[in-house]
Amino acid sequence: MLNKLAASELVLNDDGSVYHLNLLPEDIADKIILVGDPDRVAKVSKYFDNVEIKKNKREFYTHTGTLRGERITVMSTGIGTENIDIVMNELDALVNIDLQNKEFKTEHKALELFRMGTCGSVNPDVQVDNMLVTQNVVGLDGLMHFYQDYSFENEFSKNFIEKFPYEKIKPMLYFSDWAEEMGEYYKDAKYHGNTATFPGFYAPQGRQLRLKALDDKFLETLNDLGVTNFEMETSAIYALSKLLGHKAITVNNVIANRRRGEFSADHHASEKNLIDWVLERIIK
Ligand code: R1P
Ligand code: URA
Repeated sequence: MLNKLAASELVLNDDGSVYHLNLLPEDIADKIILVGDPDRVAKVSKYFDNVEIKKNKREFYTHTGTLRGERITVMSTGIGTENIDIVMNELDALVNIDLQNKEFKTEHKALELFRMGTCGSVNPDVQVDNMLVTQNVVGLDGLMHFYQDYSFENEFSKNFIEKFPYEKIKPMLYFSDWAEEMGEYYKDAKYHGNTATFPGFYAPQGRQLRLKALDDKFLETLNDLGVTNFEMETSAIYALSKLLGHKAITVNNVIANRRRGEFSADHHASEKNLIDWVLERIIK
């Protein structure tokens, strides 16, 4: 039958749950907080009124419950855009594909996705321990080269593409279509900026332990092109949300100012502050 997916395309576990996330459709809320670190899931769900679902597989931990009476899910993605590929496709399958029949549903459901993460800053003036909301994102990771592209152009993206000097890296630029709608939650964030998503933590982020990075001036160059901060997931979250029809917004707590060599003096307190800050705003 048209649209019926083969068993090898949409892989399910014995109980009918999606393969990596290990979840059934009823296990998730329409509002989902995505965190990188699996340990951060319980640090978030401890504020819930109750937790009805706790499931995990590999680095994907999920707690669903209610907060101030509203149903909400918090899920860990682990590190990197390759994990986001799994998270976004399997979350979408949970709401937009009939898992038993393996057919696309006729009615589309849009999830609200809130990445709550940490990041480094390439702008020397951005102070650590503050919240930075992503408006535009530059994917330097490569995941989206494997999907149909969507074109997106604004002043930032035009300037970035024109002046980006590293020929062997092909940047992909995205922005949140939902910046206005979802940005309402985060109007009072200290910073709104342009984020770069990297495919690694060391040389891709300009760190040199025993190995040399591409260029000593990489972060400075990005800043000159209008980038404010960097982390490892948002390009894939924004791009796949756009293609799959979900609403997404990222707020990251800045824990490192790389241009000044500063790191948060107490990143545990800073993480708690991030959780309080987000929960206060996304559920009234
Ligand atoms: C690197 O230490 C990790 O921290 C950031 C990066 O994006 C990467 O996943 O995000 P989280 O704080 O969500 O883990
Ligand atoms: N997240 C990153 O990916 N890099 C940093 O330096 C800090 C947080």
